[in-house]
Amino acid sequence: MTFYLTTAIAYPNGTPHIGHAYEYVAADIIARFKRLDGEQVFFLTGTDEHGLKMQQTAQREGITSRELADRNAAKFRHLQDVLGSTYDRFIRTTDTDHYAASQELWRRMEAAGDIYLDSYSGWYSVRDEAYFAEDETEVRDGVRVAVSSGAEVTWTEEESYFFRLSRYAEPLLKLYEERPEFFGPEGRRNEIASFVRSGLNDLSISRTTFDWGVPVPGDEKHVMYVWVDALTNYLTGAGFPGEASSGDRFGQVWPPNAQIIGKDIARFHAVYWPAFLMSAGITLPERIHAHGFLFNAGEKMSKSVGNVVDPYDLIDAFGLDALRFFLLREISYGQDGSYSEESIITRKNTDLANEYGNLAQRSLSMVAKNCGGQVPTPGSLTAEDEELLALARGVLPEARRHVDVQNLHLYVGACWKVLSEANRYFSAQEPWKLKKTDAARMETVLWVTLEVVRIITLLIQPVMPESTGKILDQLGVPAGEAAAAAGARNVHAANEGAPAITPVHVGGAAEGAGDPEAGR
Ligand code: ME8
Repeated sequence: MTFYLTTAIAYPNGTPHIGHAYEYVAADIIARFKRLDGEQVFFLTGTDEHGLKMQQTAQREGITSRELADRNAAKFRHLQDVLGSTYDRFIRTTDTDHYAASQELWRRMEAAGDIYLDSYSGWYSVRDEAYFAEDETEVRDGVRVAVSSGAEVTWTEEESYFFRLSRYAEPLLKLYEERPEFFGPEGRRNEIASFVRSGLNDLSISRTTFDWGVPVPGDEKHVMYVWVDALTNYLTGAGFPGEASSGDRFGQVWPPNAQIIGKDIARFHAVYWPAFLMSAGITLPERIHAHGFLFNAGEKMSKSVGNVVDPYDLIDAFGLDALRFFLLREISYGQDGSYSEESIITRKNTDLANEYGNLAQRSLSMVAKNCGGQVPTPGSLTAEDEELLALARGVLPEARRHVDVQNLHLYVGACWKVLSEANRYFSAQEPWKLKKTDAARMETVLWVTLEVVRIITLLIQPVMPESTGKILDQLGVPAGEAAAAAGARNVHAANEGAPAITPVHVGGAAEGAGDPEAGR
């Protein structure tokens, strides 16, 4: 079975920002964690290229919608590459197979009796690409806007196909109740459930006033509402419409095991998406997780405020691994979060340089100087040794539990709890003193410390692929070694015949800060 993971597909009407980077990094960490844990992963991401917003932006720039999509999709893809994202397919909703999949989903919903022709009149927000009921809008400074986003809405009247969403209120409520893990975190699921409980109107799913979209099968003066085609990308990526029964690719990949989205698009994913799938008779995803929004020093990023942060600037300033680590360590994955240069620097200095880098450096350089550059052989273990090792070996099952419900901050937090214990242990054991009094015990203490460094380094490879690779090199452990190795094997066995150990630096540890002889 494949572990199928998706991100939202971004609108390429502008350039990517740090909010996009946040989503990509988190999804990539899940993909890497699962691969490390021995699973076959298919990781899908891409761009959402149709709709009025794209068409209007292109018109303003004097280029075609296709040119705009080509230019900006490349930027989103480039950002993912620079972030080290290990996606398997970058889907574009202008890809040929995506047209076929969207039309097939439409036909199935139609065959189920869930699509009918009528006329739509109401408020539409181009920025949100969403319809709003009168009471979801208000007038601000003489302009009618959507209350939830503040985006301008315009009165729209046209012939439209409708999806019988009203039929699905009960089945959806039953879904949230019977399978609460379907949508997380819990607070957002409760908001969605109360929205559904208040009643669902049928949904307008086609447009006739512009043509930048997937044609409706059998009635080509309509294009599909952009969210119908956008949500279908998850099916296209899995090979829909293959025949699930015949063991083809769709049968192996579907359904998604984790779908990562931001909180602003929860309603589309927790209401429309499962309703479309139920209508078409397709198995529902196992889990959808809505993360929070990232703010710049507490302020919402906006072009008019001029505080939209370019992720490339942050990578240049702090390094990729430190940025990936910061985003997941600092913010509860599900809540909104804030970042500032100061908070990134603080995390880098405390968690990376002090807790991790110095521990690795002090133990490795002691081994280099005092044990002939080979990982030493442990003698009999004390209660403290056993306790610390047990703590480190317990992280893998704990991390698995957290990653399965996207509590990524708790997974990283569990690793750092062990590192801070290991630092306490190292200082208390004072191996630099044992050197003169009890060399055998010193070797055991160094072995225990390196074993903990090895286990934690293996487990945080998904978060910081580059720096962990360097430390594993020092330890003579092959980078990418499976997470299972973080449970049982010992570093001595892994290090048989390995090259000499030399000290390493992580997260910009200050020169000399890790002098093993100095103690703490
Ligand atoms: O919503 N912090 O595209 P998009 C965190 N095309 N996440 C953020 C964010 C921020 N400041 N700003 C945006 C769309 N995001 C649709 C999706 S899926 C079938 C179609 C997240 O480019 C946002 O929540 O506006 C979404 O998950 C993703 O970035 C793309 O946003």
